[in-house]
Amino acid sequence: MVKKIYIFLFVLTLVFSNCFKEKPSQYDGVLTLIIYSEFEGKIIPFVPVTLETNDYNISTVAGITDSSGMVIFNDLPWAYYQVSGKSTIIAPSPHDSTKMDTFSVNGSEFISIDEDNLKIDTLNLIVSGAEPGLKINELYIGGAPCHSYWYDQYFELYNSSEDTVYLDGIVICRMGKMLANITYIFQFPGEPLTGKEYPVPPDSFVVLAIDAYDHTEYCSESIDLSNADWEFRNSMDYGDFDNPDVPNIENIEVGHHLDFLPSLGSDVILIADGSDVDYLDGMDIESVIDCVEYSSKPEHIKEIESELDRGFAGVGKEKYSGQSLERIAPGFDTNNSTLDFEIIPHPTPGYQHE
Ligand SMILES: [Ca+2]
Ligand SMILES: [Ca+2]
Ligand SMILES: [Ca+2]
Ligand SMILES: [Ca+2]
Repeated sequence: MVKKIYIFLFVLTLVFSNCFKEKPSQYDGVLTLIIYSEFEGKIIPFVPVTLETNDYNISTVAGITDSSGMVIFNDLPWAYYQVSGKSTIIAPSPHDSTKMDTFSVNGSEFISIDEDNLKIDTLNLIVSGAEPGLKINELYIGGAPCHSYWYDQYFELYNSSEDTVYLDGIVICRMGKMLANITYIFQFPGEPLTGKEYPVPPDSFVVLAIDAYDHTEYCSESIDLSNADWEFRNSMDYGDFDNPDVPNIENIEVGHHLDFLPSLGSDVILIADGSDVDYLDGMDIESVIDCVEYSSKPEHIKEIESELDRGFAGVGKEKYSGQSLERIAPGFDTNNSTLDFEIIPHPTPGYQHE
């Protein structure tokens, strides 16, 4: 509390000492920035922080947050700044909460300045690898509210980056224990990494149905997936439905005869760039684009590496309830599905819940 009062007084002093100044019209040392470094709502001390701007020809300004997670930059030119930080943190292991794990974290945001000469902002750090891009945005896997009807499962992808991304050659997998163990592996057509046949523009959704038909014909409270963007297909599974108007994500695992069948209760779903197709030795972590673990049970023991997902989504979700799992905002990803996802009452194929 004492510390908070000191900071408050310090801030007041700055505000009053600056309040009669005019907004400067050129390069001038008038701006003070106070940055706090946080990870999952907790203050993280001793994080190296840099400020960069394109507004003037000035070099990067560097600092480090103190033991209270705060760094002050004084006498800055009036400009728009990008604040960035990178560090490693030690936090309880998602695999065993009695042990500690080390994580690489980073964060980057733009500081919006206005008339004030003092700006206070928080740099929210995320586990490395959770930068914008193609995300698994929704997993509708728990079954429709009809007796044992789960054939209407689908995933939804979302492009949270500012660039068009391409689905060409991307693989989508169910994972067993850790990255060493892939249990299902399907692939989009096209050339991995270089192909540009299947674009996903920024801020758009892609629906991947297990079977792209109108499921309301069999369960009135289910959904019509006949217009899905893609459908999973195993040509070795002769009973697997194939909508001729919906392109297929094909099984590529030799000797595998089943459709893509996500578990209703707990599973790990992963998308990777397709550069690693030697699936017998597991999945190369460098090739992973996004990965989500879910489980309806709170006592669930995590399956996947914590670099990919520190938590798991879906605690309390009930089977055959028509509930779905969706990110709290489109593409919102901190690589902790406990925080990133919520249970929604109805599936939202191709759009975000309210
Ligand atoms: Ca299918
Ligand atoms: Ca098809
Ligand atoms: Ca992620
Ligand atoms: Ca959705």
